[in-house]
Amino acid sequence: MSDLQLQQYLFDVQGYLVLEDILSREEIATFNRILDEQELPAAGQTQRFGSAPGGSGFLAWGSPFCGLLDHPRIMPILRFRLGDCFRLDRIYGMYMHEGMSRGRLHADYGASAWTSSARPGEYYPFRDDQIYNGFVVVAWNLSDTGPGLGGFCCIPGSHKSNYKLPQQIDEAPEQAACVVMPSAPAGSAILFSEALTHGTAAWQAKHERRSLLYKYCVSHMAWTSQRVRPPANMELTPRQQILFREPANPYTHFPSLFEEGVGHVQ
Ligand SMILES: O=C(O)CCC(=O)C(=O)O
Ligand SMILES: [Fe+2]
Repeated sequence: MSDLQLQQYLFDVQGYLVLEDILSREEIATFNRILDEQELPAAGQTQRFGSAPGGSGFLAWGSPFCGLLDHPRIMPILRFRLGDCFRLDRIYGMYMHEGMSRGRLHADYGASAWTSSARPGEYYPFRDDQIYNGFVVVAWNLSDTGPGLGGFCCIPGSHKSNYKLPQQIDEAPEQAACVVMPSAPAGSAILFSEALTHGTAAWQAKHERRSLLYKYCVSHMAWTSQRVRPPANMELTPRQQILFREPANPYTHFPSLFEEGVGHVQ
């Protein structure tokens, strides 16, 4: 079984995947230096920085942020869930300091989503030996997260659940054995389906949490009426430019990201 098949299997079973050592120490240091230069207000009430839509967010802060848009280690895995044609729906950074409290467990679609009574539209559960539905997050860790530290937490497998999240887990996720906080050292990428029940665990570490979140959905869907704008000051590859296109149906009005000529072909 190839690594890619293993990753596909684990992503399908768990609803998330942690890929370690994707960013080098030097790359992590570069991102952190650029973030330091932004002189962001101290992490506090808000855990977010550099959000978009509403402009280009942190993508305008330097070409390394644009390089993550279609990172070659991530694209084949995104393709499992999103197919050949997908778009960038939103981005934001998360920062947290010691003592910041947890967020609520949630899912953006599926049984536990607050929109669960909405008509599902054109997306599909697993069928014909493929995963079809799709709104997927890639969270790039610039500092360690995991057990004893805080950060991303989730209920593995909950993206396939047919029942809503039980109240006692919602109210006290830290006491529920089914809620896990995957270990994800700096330089890792955490990929997860927005159908997974997930959240932010309280931050207990001395160091600051710094994660960059890139959220992608299938080309014919949008989760907000606004669009992330391509940063005016950066040169983007043809493949990166596709990620900023308006929602449209795949292949006919929205090109494949994996054609020869649009960028790094897997
Ligand atoms: O990484 C985290 O703290 C969770 C972020 C989250 O809830 C999301 O991206 O939808
Ligand atoms: Fe979320």
